[in-house]
Amino acid sequence: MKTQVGIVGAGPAGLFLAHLLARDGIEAVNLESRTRAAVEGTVRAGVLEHWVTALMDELGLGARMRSEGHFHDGITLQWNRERFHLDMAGLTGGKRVTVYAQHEVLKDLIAARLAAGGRIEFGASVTAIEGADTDAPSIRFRRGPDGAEETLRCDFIVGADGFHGPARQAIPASRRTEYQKIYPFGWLGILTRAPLSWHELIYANQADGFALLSTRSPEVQRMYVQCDPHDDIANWSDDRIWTELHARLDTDGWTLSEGAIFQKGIIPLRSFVCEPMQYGRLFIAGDAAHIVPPTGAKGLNLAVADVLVLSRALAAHYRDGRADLLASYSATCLRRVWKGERFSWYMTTMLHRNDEETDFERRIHLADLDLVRSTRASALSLAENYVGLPFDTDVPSAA
Ligand code: RFL
Ligand code: PHB
Repeated sequence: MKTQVGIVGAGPAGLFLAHLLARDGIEAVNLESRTRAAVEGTVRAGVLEHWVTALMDELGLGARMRSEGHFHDGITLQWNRERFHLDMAGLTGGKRVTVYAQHEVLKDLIAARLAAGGRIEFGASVTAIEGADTDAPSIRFRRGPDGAEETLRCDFIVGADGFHGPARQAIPASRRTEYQKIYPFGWLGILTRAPLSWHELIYANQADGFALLSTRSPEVQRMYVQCDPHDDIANWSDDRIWTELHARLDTDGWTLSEGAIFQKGIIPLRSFVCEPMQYGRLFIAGDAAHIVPPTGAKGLNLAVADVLVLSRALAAHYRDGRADLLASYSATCLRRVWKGERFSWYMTTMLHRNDEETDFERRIHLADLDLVRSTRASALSLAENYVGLPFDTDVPSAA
C-alpha cells in the first residue's frame, strides 16, 4: 500500500488533517486501531474555539454543528457561592465558543470523508514506524490481533495517535525533551438526562473543590466534579455525585436540576509537552505531542491548530517544493501550544482545591479570580484565551 501522507489515528487531529489535505489535492490514509463505533462513541471534549467552527464551515463540515451546537457568548465563574458572568463576546469583539461534543464532530468528519471516497482503515493497529529519518518512511500495521502485518509506504507520516500511541516513541529518546506536570486531583465526569440548569457553562471553585456544569443538548447535561485521580468510580454512587455537585454549584435561591446518570468516569489531570514535534519525515500532532488538563477546554482545539499548520506546510511542499514551512512546523506549533499549556495550568490551579498547596498560594488564586472580576485586562486575557487566540498572526501563511 502506498500514499502521500500516512496518518496514524482517526481522532480530531487525524481526521481534520485528512480533510485539509484533501482540499489541497493531497492523498492521505488514516490508520485507526479502534472500530468506527468506538471512535464515534467515546465521550470527551465539548468546547470548540471560534475559529474551529469557522474552519468546519469552510470545509463543508458545519451543517449539523450549526443546527445542534450551542453558541455561548460567555462563561460563569463562581466562588464563595457568588457568580460572575464573563462576557467573552463583548470583550473580544463578538467571538463565541461552540458547545458541540467531540464525538459528534468526529461523526461528521468520518461520514464526509468516506462519502468523498477518502480512506480510513478502522481496526488497523499501527505496530511500528520505520525510516522516519529517510526519504522513504513506512508504517507497519495489523488488522486485528491475528491479522498479517501490512506496510503503508508514504512520503510523510503524521502521528495523530493520542497520548498513548506509538508515534511519539518513534522519535529517538535522545532527540526529544518531554515536559510534564501531574496534578494531585482528577475529574469525575457524568452525562445525565436532565434539563438545562443554566444558560452557559459554570466553572465553580468552592471550599470542597472544583465543579463544572456543561451541556450537550436541552435534554442531556455534562457535569464534572473534582476528585482523587486514583479513586475507584465504584465509590461514587449517583447520590454521592449529586450531593457533591449540589455542594459545589448551588447558590442561595438556585439549585441544580437532577436526572438519571447514564455515563460516568474518572480522568487524571496532566500537562505534557514533547519538543520537538518532528523527526525527519515524521510529524506528531495533537495529544500525541501535548496534553492539557481540560479546565481550559483547549485539547481538541490545539490538536486542530497543529494540523492546520501542518496542512499548510505540506501544501507548500507539494505545490511549490517549499521545505521551509515543514522545517518550522514544530516551532510554529509550540508557540501556540505553550500558550495553551499556560492558560490550562492557570485555569486549573486557580479553580481547584489543592491540598498540596499552601494557604498563601490559595490566597493568590483567589486574588487571580478577583482580578478577572474587577479588571478589564484580566477579564480580556481570560476571554481571549478561552475563545481562541488569534491564529493567522502567529502562523506564517502558505500563500
Ligand atoms: P485522540 O482523540 O486521542 O485520537 C487518537 C486516535 O489514535 C488512535 N490510536 C491508534 N491508531 C492506530 N494505531 C495505534 N497504535 C494507535 N494508537 C492510538 C486512537 O484510537 C484514537 O482514535 O487524539 P487527538 O486527535 O490528538 O485529539 C485530542 C483530543 O481528543 C483531546 O485533546 C480532547 O478530548 C481534550 N479535551 C478537551 N479539549 C477541548 O478542546 N475542549 C474541551 O472541552 C475538552 N474537554 C477533553 C475534555 C478531554 C477529556 N478527557 C476524557 C481526557 C474533557 C475530557 C473529560
Ligand atoms: C465539556 O463540555 O465536556 C467540557 C466543557 C468545558 C471544559 C471541559 C469539558 O473546560
